[in-house]
Amino acid sequence: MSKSILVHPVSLPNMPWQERPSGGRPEVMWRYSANPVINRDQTARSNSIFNSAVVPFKGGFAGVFRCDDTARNMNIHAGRSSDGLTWKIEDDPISFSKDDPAIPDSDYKYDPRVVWVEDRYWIIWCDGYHGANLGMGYTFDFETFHRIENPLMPYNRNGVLFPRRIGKNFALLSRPSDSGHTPFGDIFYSESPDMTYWGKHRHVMKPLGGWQSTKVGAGPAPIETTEGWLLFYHGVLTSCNGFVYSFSAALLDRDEPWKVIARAEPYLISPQKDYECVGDVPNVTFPCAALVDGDTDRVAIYYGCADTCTGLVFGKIGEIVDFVKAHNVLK
Ligand code: BMA
Repeated sequence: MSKSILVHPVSLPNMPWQERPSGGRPEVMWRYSANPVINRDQTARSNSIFNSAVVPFKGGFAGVFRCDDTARNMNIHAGRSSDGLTWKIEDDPISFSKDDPAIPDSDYKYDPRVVWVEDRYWIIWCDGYHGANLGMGYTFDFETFHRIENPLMPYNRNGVLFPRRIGKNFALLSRPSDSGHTPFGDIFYSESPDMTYWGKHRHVMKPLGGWQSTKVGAGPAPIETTEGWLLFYHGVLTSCNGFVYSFSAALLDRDEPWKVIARAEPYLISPQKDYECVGDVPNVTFPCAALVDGDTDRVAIYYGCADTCTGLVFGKIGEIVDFVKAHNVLK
C-alpha cells in the first residue's frame, strides 16, 4: 500500500465500510448499499433526522443529530453507536448549560458539526437568534453539554472548525447568508485566540458554474493531508424546480487555509437515489461529518438526504485528492 498522505493518521478499524461496487461506471465515492443509515422516525417524535455530525468516541461513535420534530421544530439531539450504522438517538434535544446566563437562548438549532480540537468536542450549529446565526458549544462526554457565545453576527450558516489551530488561533469556516433560503453564498474563514472573539476574516470560495452555481458551504471538518486541507463542501444549483444540493471537494493551503489550491469541477455526489430526491426537501445531498481510518485511507461521509434521513458514502482519501487535482477548475 502506498504511504498515506494523511498528516495525522489515526486508526479507526471499526468505522463503517463497504468496498467499491464492481460493474457499472466506476465512482470516486460510492453509497452504502443499505442507505439510509438513519431513518426519519428513529426517535419518539422526529419528523426527520438529517444533516448530522458523527465522531469516533470511546471505541465506538457518538454524534449530534438534527432532528426536526412532528411539530416541525428544529433541534439537535445526542446519539451513540457501537458500529456507526445502528444508532440510538435521544428522544429529547440536547440541553446546554451556560457558564454565563446572559448567553441568549436559541429559537431553533440545526445542521450541527462536531470537531475534536485540542481537549474537547466542539459543536457548531445554525442557531436561531434574530434569524440564522452560528451557535457554539462543547462536550467532553456527550452527556453534559456547555454553550458559549455565538461566534459571529447574524446572518450566517455552515460553521465548521478546523481540527487544529492555524498558527496561534482557532480557525472557522462559515457562510454569511440572509435569514431566508439565501440565493447566494461564499465560504469565508475567521480566526480566534479563545473561541469567543473572531476576526481576520478572509474570503475562501465563491460559487462557480453548474452544480455549484448558486451557493457553496463547508461540510465536514477539513482533513489535513500533505497536499493541503481536504475540504468536502456542498454546492447548490438553482433549477426550474428549486435548489439542488450536491457535494464535492477542494484542497486548501495548510498554513493559509483561505487560499484554495485546487477545486473539483465535477461533483462527487449529487441527488440521484430515491431517498435523496424524494423527501421533505427534494434533491438534497448535504455532507456534515467524515470518519477517516489512517491505516487504510478510508473515508465515510454522513450526509443528509432530502432533508429527511441520513446516508453514508465511502471513498479513499488519496483517490479523492487525486480527483480534485485532476479536475481542478482553478487551473
Ligand atoms: C439549508 C438548510 C439545510 C437544508 C438545505 C436544503 O438552508 O436548511 O438544513 O438541508 O437548506 O433544504
